[in-house]
Amino acid sequence: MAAGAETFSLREVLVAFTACVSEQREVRVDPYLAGWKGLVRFLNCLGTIFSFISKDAVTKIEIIENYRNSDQREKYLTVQSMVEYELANGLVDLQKRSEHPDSGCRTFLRLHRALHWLQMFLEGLRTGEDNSKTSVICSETYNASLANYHPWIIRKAAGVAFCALPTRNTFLETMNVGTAEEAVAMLGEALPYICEVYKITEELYAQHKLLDLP
Ligand code: 1Q0
Repeated sequence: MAAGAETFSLREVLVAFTACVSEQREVRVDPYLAGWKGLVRFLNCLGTIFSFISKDAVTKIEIIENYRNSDQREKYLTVQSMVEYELANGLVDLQKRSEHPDSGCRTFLRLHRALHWLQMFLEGLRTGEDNSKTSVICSETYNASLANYHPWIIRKAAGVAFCALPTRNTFLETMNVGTAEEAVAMLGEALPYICEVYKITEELYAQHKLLDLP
């Protein structure tokens, strides 16, 4: 495990995702990005072989952060307000990436798809046997989700990187919430929140026919 692992705590990621859903069942953008930033920090601790993944995640996080720091920041407070604003103003490329290659909607969709993988991966970790291989859990859940959106070359590179993952128990201990059992318990608490964020976003994107944005 590379140096710096101690700076990550699953608790922070958990807190961020629990803060995402508002009373009106809207998904708040800032804690969503904070959750991803925590995950990227964790990924960076796992070694440079994962940097092509974390770089892409960081690029996407920054695109949305830039909208949150722009004059239109209020429009990007929640995923609902972002979708409404970008669609009403013709700011989303619906057929082909052209005039608005980095719309908030298409960028967020990439993170949203990755959240689906995360949800399945964490569930696999939580319910896995003590001696199960993280690399197997990771590749199975990746193949069942995100891989469907990636070209061959990325799937191949991801498959190679997954082989570098530590065993399940080392992985759980890296989460810095105590023993492997305690980490499993915390995953059990965190997952319903992550699932809820995923579900609300999925419904919103389906309703506006945005699930295939180029
Ligand atoms: C623990 C191992 C981590 C494995 C991560 C699995 C995801 C593999 C994704 C491979 C992405 C490759 C880079 C480029 C992809 C882009 O082509 C693609 C599409 O974007 P675009 O602009 O070309 O249309 N981008 C994506 O699909 C976004 C991918 C973001 C992946 C973010 C993954 C961050 C991972 C965090 C570590 C999670 C650790 C979980 C345990 C922590 C406990 C809470």
